[in-house]
Amino acid sequence: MRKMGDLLLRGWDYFAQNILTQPAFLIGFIVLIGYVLLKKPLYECVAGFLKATVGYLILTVGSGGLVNNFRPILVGLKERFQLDAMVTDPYFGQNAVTAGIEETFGRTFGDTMLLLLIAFIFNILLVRFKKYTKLRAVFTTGNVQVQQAATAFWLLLFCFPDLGRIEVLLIMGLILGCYWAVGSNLTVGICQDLTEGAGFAIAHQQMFGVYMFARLSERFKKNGKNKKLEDIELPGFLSIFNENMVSTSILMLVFFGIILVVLGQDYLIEAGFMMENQSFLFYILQTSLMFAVYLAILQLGVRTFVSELTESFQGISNTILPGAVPGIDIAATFGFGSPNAVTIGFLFGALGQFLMILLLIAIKSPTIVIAGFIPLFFDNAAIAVFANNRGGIKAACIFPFISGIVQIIGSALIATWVGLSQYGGYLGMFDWATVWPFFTVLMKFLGYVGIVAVVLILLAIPQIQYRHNPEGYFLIVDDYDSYVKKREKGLTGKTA
Ligand code: ASC
Repeated sequence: MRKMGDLLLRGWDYFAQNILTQPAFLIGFIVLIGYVLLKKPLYECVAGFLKATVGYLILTVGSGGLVNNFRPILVGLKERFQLDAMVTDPYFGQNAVTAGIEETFGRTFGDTMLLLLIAFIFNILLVRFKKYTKLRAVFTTGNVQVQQAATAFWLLLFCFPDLGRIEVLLIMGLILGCYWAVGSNLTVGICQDLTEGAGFAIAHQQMFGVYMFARLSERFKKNGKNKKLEDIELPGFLSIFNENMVSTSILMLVFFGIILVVLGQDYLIEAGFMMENQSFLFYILQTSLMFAVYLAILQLGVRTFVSELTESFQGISNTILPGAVPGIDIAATFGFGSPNAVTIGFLFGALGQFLMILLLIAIKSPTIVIAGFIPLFFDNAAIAVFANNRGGIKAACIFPFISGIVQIIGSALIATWVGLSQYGGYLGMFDWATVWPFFTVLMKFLGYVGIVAVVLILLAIPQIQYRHNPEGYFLIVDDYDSYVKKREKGLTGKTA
């Protein structure tokens, strides 16, 4: 009996380590299972698995390339000016938790994989019982779940320092599981609209933010003028901006050019970014142009795996999980809508973040923030993609800017309050600068009632969504084309 238990546990651990936290393989296997359920020949199932996994790995090369190239440049500002600052970045946030958890709470958290298992099963059950829960999305981005689990562990201990191991696991499983299912579900409708029915939702760290800004963007439509980025045709020499790769290159050359000049050649050589005999000019040129390179790679990855996922998931949504969609990495949305929105969102987000950071410095805030690349880019680029899609250019500029401000002030406040800032990092993504601080306040001041309140608030959200559009809510997943026809005839609500 015991042996059996051990074996199961080992099997679970193997699954969690190698598949659940490795979205490329998880998505690959989901595609494989989908095709098997569709009764495709074995060779097509294997081909689908390979294409989906390779596609996702390509996306990872693109997003990882962006992160690895540009994060050190931004963090360099901290070193160059010897700022005692906290970096907003999911990996820095995770490291900060690891560094401080023992000293602050006398704890370590070794149960991440178990937590992910509980949450995954919980998520699948919530979707399986969608008749009651109204939840349609399964969160598959395990790599960000690990980061979130670390930060949530800290926030929970901050509110309830005496919780035992099992209680922590159960409460976190419940709250995080609900956040993942509800957040991802929230984005189903806007993703279907953006991708014209590709059949996926977002499973990342800014789901509430993206949804909120996407809905707010619709207000920009009412003024009659709702020009999208892809509608602009710039005249004369400006027409070079019509080409996405050119516009990205020029804008990034200006943006990173300024930062690199501020860092200075001496620092860049000393810190090992540049070689001593290298031309500064060409170093700037190459570094900045790599942005467009990695973006192109990322988009190729999206194109490679999304079509496989769309087709194969029907095998799953017709049988074991009726009406479900997979929630996937935010970067997948960068393959849709206007490619220029990604660049615009990043730049306006940076403007908001930098302004807020200057303000923190000016008011001599006890916590100074260094803008991490991941929240800056992935949150704000996505917000712009959706804002442009639903509200046009103005929305695509204004909302990432506001988001940038909120990311910094929200992160500074929560990280200072809970004591994470002194360990050098905070997760920093939009939901973790807004929604999670709100949950933390509820739990800190209401105690266990706060936990119940958080769960009830989360579970109420899909119910409200459903009630706003009962005709279209499930149809938008089951049959997007019929949904669009019905919506055009005014037979459904506006958003599902
Ligand atoms: C994150 C994180 C990453 C990126 C990636 C975007 O939050 O930890 O590595 O965003 O998921 O594609």
